[in-house]
Amino acid sequence: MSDSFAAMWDAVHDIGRNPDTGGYNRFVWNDADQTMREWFAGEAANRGLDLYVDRNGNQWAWWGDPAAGDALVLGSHLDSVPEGGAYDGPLGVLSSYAALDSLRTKGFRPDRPIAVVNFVDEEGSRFGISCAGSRLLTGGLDPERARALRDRDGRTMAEVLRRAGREPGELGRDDELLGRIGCFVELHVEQGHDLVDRGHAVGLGSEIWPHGRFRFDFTGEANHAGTTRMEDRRDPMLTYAMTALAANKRARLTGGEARATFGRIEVEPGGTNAVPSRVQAWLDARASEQSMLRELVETVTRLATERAGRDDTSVTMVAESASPPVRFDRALASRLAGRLGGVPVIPTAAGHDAGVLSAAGIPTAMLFVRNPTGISHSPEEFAERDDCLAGVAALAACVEEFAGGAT
Ligand code: HGY
Ligand code: MN
Ligand code: MN
Repeated sequence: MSDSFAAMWDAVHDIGRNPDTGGYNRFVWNDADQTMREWFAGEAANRGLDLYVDRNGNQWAWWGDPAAGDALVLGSHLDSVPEGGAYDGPLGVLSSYAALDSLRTKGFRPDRPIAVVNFVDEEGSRFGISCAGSRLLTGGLDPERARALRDRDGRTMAEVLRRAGREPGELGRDDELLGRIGCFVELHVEQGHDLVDRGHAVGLGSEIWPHGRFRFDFTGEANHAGTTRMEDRRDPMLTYAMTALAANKRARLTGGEARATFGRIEVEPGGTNAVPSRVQAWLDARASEQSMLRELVETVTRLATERAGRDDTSVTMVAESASPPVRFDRALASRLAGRLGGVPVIPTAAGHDAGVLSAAGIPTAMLFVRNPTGISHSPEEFAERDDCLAGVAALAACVEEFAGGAT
């Protein structure tokens, strides 16, 4: 098991990695993402698993006949955020293959079909919508809307899909495939400190906080940075700056029950010596309760609008994506807890394909692997090799529990 994990880790280590920073830039359908997909297909072939690419581009490596139904599905995603870490996503996919390897070495024969899945475009780094592959699969993202989404170079998803040799008209909910999934288990690096604090290598997920992405468009008037008196300006950057401060303050006032982040802005025309005409800024907001999230976003939008009035600018807000709260399947979690014995059960404020499948009614569980830095979406994200192998062992135990064949 440790050999197969190590070999896979080495094989993907340099794919899409920025050698200057150590960060990964694997965005849906870019060269690095395509190379990761080729790697996934090669690993399926090496194991004699049947590769199936669904209409939304998600890759499935099947052990057994999918038509038999009630499949146990393991996996995660292979794309990254800009300058992301090595573990968010790939750890779940590699660990799934490694878990099957360890069981096959023991002669394990499953009594139901098993698949390892690579969900396409989980981070939404290119087109802005997270978990696009699983949302399209489950009908949570309208295919027409998806096809029209644009990347930062102005290319639509439809154009990008065609260039990648895919047929954009095929996007959409796939009832046949969904009907074959009995349950889904996603292993993921932890994106916080809980397991470090509790002294455990592996934990079980209980729930995902509701969260969403909200685009604010601030508009003002471009003008000269030297000759325009301060009182004559209509500067949308000021309105944005106050909005970012207000969002941070409002989230902090919840006492740890909410998060608000502006991690991406675009400024036009973007000259050092010009007052900008327009600022686009994306708010990522999350909270432990749906009502708290709603109130947070409403308050930030109201404060932004009031400030725009004072700055003589204007602002509009569009909700680009919304993910409801998710509580993972209790029966699945309690069977897994029994099997794994004494593992902590922890909530997360991060989004996952497991959340999308769960919201679509598929029994779903998550396993988390300790991250000593507690940092994620950054090259600092980490997991010790022994903890990764403990995660693989937990996944293998999960396959034994749910796909119960004889050894
Ligand atoms: O953004 C998220 O929560 C996740 O890591 N995709
Ligand atoms: Mn992520
Ligand atoms: Mn992830």
